[in-house]
Amino acid sequence: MAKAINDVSVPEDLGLREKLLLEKHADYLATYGNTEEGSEHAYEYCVTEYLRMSGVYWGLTCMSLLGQLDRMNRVEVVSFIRKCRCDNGGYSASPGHDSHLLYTLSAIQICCLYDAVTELDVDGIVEYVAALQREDGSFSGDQWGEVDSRFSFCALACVTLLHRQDAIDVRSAADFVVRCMNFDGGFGVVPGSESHSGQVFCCVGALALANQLDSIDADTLGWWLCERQLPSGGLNGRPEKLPDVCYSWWVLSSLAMIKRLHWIDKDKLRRYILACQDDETGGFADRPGNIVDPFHTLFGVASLSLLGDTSVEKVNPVLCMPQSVLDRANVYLL
Ligand code: BD6
Ligand code: ZN
Repeated sequence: MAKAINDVSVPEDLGLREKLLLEKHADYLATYGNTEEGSEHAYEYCVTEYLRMSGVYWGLTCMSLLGQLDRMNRVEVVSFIRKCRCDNGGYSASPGHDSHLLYTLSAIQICCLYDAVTELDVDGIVEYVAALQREDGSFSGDQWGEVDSRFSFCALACVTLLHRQDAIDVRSAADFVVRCMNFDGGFGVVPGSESHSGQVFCCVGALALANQLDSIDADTLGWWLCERQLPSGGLNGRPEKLPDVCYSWWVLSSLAMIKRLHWIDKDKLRRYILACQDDETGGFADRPGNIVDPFHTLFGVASLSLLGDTSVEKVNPVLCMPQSVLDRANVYLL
């Protein structure tokens, strides 16, 4: 089929990329954190300091899905998390930075992966999260006050993983998220803003955590999500945009949560995702032939898991964590 203007082409013959290059990806992630001067990823590592805590979550979650978490340094990671704890109870991306809900969630997710929740001051975190909820049920991401439906997801995910949903107003949190819903079935950053797949993931995930999925018009949303698939098989974030491996995750996980995963052409999507592997360095890029990074590597692998690839661990579509980790932590969703 001819490719659309905003699409890429996936070669008929993928060569080595025909299969998941599991060992290569694990090697790529295992060496990513080696930051001695002059090492392979030193520069990239430097410029991503502002989101380090999430970066650690992406790398460790992916290693866990690949069955190789034991290759990472648990002691070093736990000590890093301790250094990112702020006086207000939240966590920052790197030592000395300001706390934010995004990094607080990543810190909790990492501790769950390592069965190290006892490292956390649960009461301090819960108080921090609760204080960020506003009158209308929405959440600010930090003390500066920016509101975004992403932060509603983060807040609900934090208190759910810590078994402390009682500490926030779950009902009004869900009501705010429902107000972010649009006529096309999708969700935006705040009420009235355009639908975007990343925001759909956050809002559907928030409603899943609040046990309010029945507020969603699943057929209308399912239709909008399936329209994200392009002739290449890849998925985009909104109409007229290029496909991107990470959008496989935002779209697929949302479809899984509303029980419409079978509406997508899975074989074609799987081929698109596999084409985004780098068969020399390991790792996944957003599009075939682009530079790989840990973010797209996690969401590529996690998407393959949702598509039923049994060579990787089963991933939970709401929290993007191994299902086995949530079972161990007694967190029951969907
Ligand atoms: C997230 C957000 C809230 C709750 C849970 C979440 N899980 C994942 C996210 C998205 C968030 C994140 O992972 N937080 O831990 N995204 C990012 O951190 C990325 C990082 C990044 C920067 C530059 C290049 C690649 C990755 N981020 C800040 C982004 O803006 C990325 C950028 C990007 C990736 N591919 C093309 N551009 N975009 C992105 O995450 O979009 C998806 C999205 C958008 C809004 C809400 C949720 C998800
Ligand atoms: Zn992307």
